Amino acid sequence: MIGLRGRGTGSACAEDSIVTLDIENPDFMNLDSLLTDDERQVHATVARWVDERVLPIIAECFERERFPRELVPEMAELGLFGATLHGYGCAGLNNIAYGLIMQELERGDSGLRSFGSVQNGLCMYPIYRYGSDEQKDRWLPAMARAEAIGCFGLTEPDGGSDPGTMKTHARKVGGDWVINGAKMWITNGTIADVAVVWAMTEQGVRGFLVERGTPGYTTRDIPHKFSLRASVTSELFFDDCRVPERNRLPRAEGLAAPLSCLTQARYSIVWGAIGAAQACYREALAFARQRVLFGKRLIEKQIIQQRLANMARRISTAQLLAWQLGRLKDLEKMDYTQVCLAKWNNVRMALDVAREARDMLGAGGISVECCPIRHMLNMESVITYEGTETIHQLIVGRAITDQAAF
Ligand code: TGC
Ligand code: FAD
Repeated sequence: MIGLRGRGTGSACAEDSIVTLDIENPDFMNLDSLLTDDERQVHATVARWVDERVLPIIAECFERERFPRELVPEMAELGLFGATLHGYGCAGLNNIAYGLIMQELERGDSGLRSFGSVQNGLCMYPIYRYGSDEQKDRWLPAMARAEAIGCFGLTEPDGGSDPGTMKTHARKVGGDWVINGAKMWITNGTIADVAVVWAMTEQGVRGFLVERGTPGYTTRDIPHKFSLRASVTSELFFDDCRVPERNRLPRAEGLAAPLSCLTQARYSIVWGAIGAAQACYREALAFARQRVLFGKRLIEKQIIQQRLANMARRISTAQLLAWQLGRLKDLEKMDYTQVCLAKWNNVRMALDVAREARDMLGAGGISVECCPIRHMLNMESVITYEGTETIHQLIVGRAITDQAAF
């Protein structure tokens, strides 16, 4: 934190006022001042947990392609699962607090935020919104305690951007559904106790809860990723997999149901991307403060200052976008195209900031011991999943022109 003496002449900026700029995180526009005490407390608690429990191990997890599953019970203990839901042992937080949780998780690593996004937005949310009372009672308390882990199967091997043409199908046979097909690139697939699976039926798209161990349902990890290495990514296979009618989500009808879940997960990415960018900015700033070249510290060089200033500018605008989105979501006035615009902006920002920070660290920046290259590689997934950058541009373009150009 630095104190700057106000230099403005208007009444809003008195001559002697001291404005405190948080340049370390950065929080240049003092988003913190807009938070309630409760939101600030949630933020601080999760930030501390990430500092103490995630940062010491995450580089090694990334290097060894290992998801730190041992942290999941601690995340449950902190109330991070079903965080915005009411009842069922969930925390009932507002969407700003939830966003700040996601920001801090992704400051640790996109793998942890991914786990949080999937458990919250892609599994607990559809059960809460579209499930029967029996399904909610069975799964939500267990998922809040992380005694049950979920995954979300929408993307297929033949292409994820156009899920309306999915090939996985479910056929009604007596009182059961028989599912055939495959899903690909599924976060948590092999470690999930229950998969929320979307399949085409004669009536259109429907959602099913498929439990681990159901005959005809198998999973396999996708190895050798250069991105999201501290996250489990899997394939799901359905070969005459039979589930009872009571496993169908009764209120999910049509493609709008899975797409509404994507809006929840995209919202969490809007915030998460900020955390990844903040981590990269901090490391670049710390390095520039101590590196001496041509007889001066890097922070004394104009070009380095311009690059740091540009990072701070882009992080600040992303924060304000996320905060306004959270407010709209709490007021139930958020449109999904606003989330698309923000996901596009904030992930692009984080990818560019991570790449810039990686470069400013010189050769050392290619080591896993420096966080920017890990975040940069992760952002290559984050800019692809939950709708590619192109898809979000086309969604916003459609809203502007009323012409679908997919
Ligand atoms: P379209 O006609 O646009 O929509 C069909 C119906 O759905 C409604 N809708 C949405 N509702 C809520 N949220 C959204 N984001 C929605 N998008 C559309 C829409 O209003 C309509 O409703 P209704 O009542 O009129 O029927 O459908 P389309 O087939 O033209 O699709 C267009 C497109 C391209 C936008 C859509 O297919 C799309 O979003 N594609 C991208 C797919 C995607 O993002 N997949 C992500 C898979 S999950 C994942 O990546 C998890 S990563 C997890 C992690 O680790 O963090
Ligand atoms: P494609 O849809 O084949 O797209 C290929 C290229 O074509 C992209 O550049 C795209 O932008 C471009 N493109 C597409 N349409 C157009 C167009 N109309 N005009 C111009 N260009 C276009 N999915 C899940 O369901 N659940 C998960 O848990 C999940 N987790 C994931 C985890 C990771 C680590 C990754 C990498 C992916 C995950 N996904 C998940 C899948 C993800 O949602 C898809 O990868 C994404 O939707 C894109 O689909 P695709 O990879 O098949 O690319």
